Order: sequence, then C-alpha cells, then structure tokens
Amino acid sequence: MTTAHTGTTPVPVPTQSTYQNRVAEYWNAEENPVNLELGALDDLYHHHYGIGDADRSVLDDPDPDQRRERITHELHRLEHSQAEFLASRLGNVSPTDRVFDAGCGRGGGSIVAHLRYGCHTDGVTISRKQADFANEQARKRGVDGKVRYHHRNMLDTGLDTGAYAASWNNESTMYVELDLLFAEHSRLLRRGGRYVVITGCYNDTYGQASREVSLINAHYICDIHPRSAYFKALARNRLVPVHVQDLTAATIPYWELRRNAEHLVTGIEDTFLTAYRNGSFQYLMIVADRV
Ligand code: SAH
Ligand code: GPP
Ligand code: MG
Repeated sequence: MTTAHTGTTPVPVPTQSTYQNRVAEYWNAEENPVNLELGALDDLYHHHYGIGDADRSVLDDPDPDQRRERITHELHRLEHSQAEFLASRLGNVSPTDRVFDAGCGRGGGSIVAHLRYGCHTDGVTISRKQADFANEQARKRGVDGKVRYHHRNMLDTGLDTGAYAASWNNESTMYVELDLLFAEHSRLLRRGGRYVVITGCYNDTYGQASREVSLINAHYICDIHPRSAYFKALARNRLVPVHVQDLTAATIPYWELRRNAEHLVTGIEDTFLTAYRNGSFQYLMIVADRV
C-alpha cells in the first residue's frame, strides 16, 4: 500500500485490488480434504478437476476404510489424468526451455510438466501460502533448481519477456480479466510458443450465465467468463487457437464419483453436475499458438 496525495488528504492506493486480496485470503485458508488427502498420496497437489472414465466399483467396497481409500485414489487418478492431458498439449518443450504456470495453486501442474519435459518452470500464485508450500514440495523432491514458484500477480509477473516456450492456465482464468491475462502470456511467450487453457466457461449461446454458474462463482469467489470472451481476447493478443476441445462429457464421471465420496465432498458437486447437464456450463480446453 502506497499513499497518493490529492489536494491535502492522503488517499491510500492499494497495490492489489480488494477482490484480489479476498482471492488470496481464500487460497491462504483453503484446506479441503478433497485437495490435501488426494495430494498426499504422491505429493502432487492439484486444484483442478478430473477427466476420463471412473472406476465406480470403488463405491461398492464393503470395507468402509478400504472404500474411502479407494475412492480417494480414484479421484486423484482422474485429476492427475487432467494434468497429464494439459501437459501433453504444450508442444515441443526441451529440458533447456522455460514454461510458465499461471495461477499455479499448490504446484502439481508445474511438477507434472517438469517430469515430462525436464524443463524449467515458473509458477505464479497470488497466495503466499501456496507459493511457500509449492517451493517446499519442489525442494523435498529435489527439483527446486528447475521448478520455482513465486507469490505474484499473474497479470503482472515481472518474468522475462519472450523467454517462455509454453505457458498455461489450469482452472485459474476465472479470477482475472482475460485481456490483461492474455497480454501477459503474449509478452512472456516467444514467437511460435504454445499457450493452453483448461477452464469452466458459461455457454453464452442463449445469453447470460445460469443460476448454477452464479452459485459456482459465489462458492469459489470467482467470475466465470462466457465462452466467446476467450476467443475474442486470444485474438486481440496474438494468440491463435489451433485446437479446441469440449471436455464436459469427460469430466462428468469425476463429479459423479466425487458426489458419492462422503469423506471428501465440499457441497458444490450437484451444482456442477446440473450446470453441465443443462448445457449452461462447459469444461473447455483451448490450445493456441503465439504468432
Ligand atoms: N492451476 C492450479 C491451481 C488452480 S486454483 C492447478 O491446476 O492445480 C486457482 C489458482 O489461481 C490459485 O492458486 C490462485 O491463487 C490463483 N490465482 C487467482 N488469481 C490470481 C492472480 N491474479 N495472480 C496469480 N494467481 C492467481
Ligand atoms: C478448483 O480448485 C477450482 C477452481 C480453481 C475454481 C473454479 C473452477 C472452475 C472450473 C469454475 P480446487 O481443487 O481447490 O476445488 P475443490 O476444493 O472444490 O476441489
Ligand atoms: Mg480439488
């Protein structure tokens, strides 16, 4: 916080918006078992959802302890598949390349990309606690020389211009203005670099967001964008889509399993399922080239 002088009265000028402070508070305080218990299985902490067919036989295990454990493993497997799916779309990344993970959470996605390509990664989160946690994980894994996390705003990272072969947002675009975000990716990516986003967006074919989308916004303190806003903002920032994939059908089995995981539910599960099924909300991946 700095102080500006207008006339004789000093007016405080925040360096981070009230909204961004609130988002940081949410992530500094967040300790949902659905994230911590899954992450503890192999020290890959994800804050995104899963894709792929679920093994629903885990729900039928007669032993209650074993049932819980098998559900936890299965949900983690589906979330991990999503991270691998995104990482596999980053293009030709070599061990000397740098990649940028915008809104990196507790850091799982950067580790997945590093393990796949051997590359340098920079993750940025607005939560100091997440950045500290993620750096500690990288240190324990012995990859802290190449995998680094920063407590910064992804709209204004201070990272080097044109230094990145690839960058992504995994479920973190709904916290920011897309034009500002894509301008920063465009600045950081070298020409021919690759950008990938996986996100929940609302289907604006028929107009405004549905009630379910508003409930999801309130739950996470975010502001889900309409699908069309992504393509407009990408085009304005030298990012040209080369592949677009609707992952809605692929994520529904994850939510159907999660709603039955009594030890892990957060209460938002049925809202996601209703939103996906009534067509008002989509789970979408866009892959774009920096031209
Ligand atoms: N991509 C991660 C985490 C997604 S959760 C994963 O897949 O696991 C959303 C993340 O966006 C949180 O880490 C939150 O701190 C981050 N975020 C929200 N607004 C941000 C901003 N303005 N700058 C940097 N990070 C932000
Ligand atoms: C995933 O995080 C959720 C978000 C980043 C915000 C909203 C995403 C949309 C696609 C709308 P999480 O893993 O912390 O959530 P949860 O605790 O529910 O598992
Ligand atoms: Mg989660």
